[in-house]
Amino acid sequence: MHSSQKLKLRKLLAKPQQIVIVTHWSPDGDAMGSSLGLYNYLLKKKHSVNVITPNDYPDFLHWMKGHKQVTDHLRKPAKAAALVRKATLIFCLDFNNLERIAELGMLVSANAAPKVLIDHHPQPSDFAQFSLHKTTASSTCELIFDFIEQMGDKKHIDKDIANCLYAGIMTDTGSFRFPSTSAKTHRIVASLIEAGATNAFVHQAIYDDSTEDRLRLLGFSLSEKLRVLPEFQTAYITLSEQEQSRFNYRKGDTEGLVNYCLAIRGIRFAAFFAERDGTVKTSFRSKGSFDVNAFARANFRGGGHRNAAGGSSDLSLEEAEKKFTGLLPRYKKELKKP
Ligand SMILES: [Mn+2]
Repeated sequence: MHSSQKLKLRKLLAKPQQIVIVTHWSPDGDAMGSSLGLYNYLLKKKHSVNVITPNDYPDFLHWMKGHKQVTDHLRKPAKAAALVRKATLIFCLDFNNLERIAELGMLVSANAAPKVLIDHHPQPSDFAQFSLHKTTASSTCELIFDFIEQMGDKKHIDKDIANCLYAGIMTDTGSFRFPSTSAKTHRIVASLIEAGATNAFVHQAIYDDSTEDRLRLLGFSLSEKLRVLPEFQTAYITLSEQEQSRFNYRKGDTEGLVNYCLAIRGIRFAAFFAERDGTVKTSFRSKGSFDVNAFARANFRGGGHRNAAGGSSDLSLEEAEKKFTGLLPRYKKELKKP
């Protein structure tokens, strides 16, 4: 953040504000970790704070402090609208285009209150007066740590805030293994552990909390549904609504499934297609230079980062799969690059 912006924001935050924090559709560990980490910090600073999500998020994030106070716009549209309307300051975390959060985004832009964007996704749209945006940051949680430090409040990071931020960094870096994990990431994590973050607890709460059904769905997906196309260094999985309901699918059950495709030797491009509520949800991952953000933007109404992106399609599951495999020859050259 520019120092003039920083000063202005500090001044603004010196007086109690009615703050609303919003994050992206289908919030993940980074979205909720950054939102609730910031929420707990701003509460300490004596502001009135509300976190609003466009829809709900998986159970394995419910341990975060403040979870019970979160308002789900889809479930409580009137309450969410009233909160946004009276906000005097709005934080937008882990996304950078209000169109991505549909109706909630319209409510946010209808309020003239200053907006603060904190995000690490490429190609931000220009709607915020204050912006802490860095595509080289591993996660938005890393930037929330920077933000609190820039406000001169590192001392306010307690165990609850530290655990929220740790969770977002851990999930967005694939447990510290993606190339986005920098020396700075590890320095921040060290500070979080010093501030009380319990790394083993966070890991278990997020990764070792599966139902038997979820693990069996994973087993079924890998043994029955995995398709490998060595000529394109590509592997993918498709799951129909029926296949998912066989394993009593619950939100979050297929999270991370796409990464297994990328664990195969020689595979550089991984995709996952799931039928959900009448559309097909897609996830893309890559190793190296292949840009899945560009791929998702061009072909599946989505986007994200170079090595991790998502999108959706109104085609049937079979048609979406056909479209995907049909596109691969066009990308053959790019897929060959290291
Ligand atoms: Mn993120």
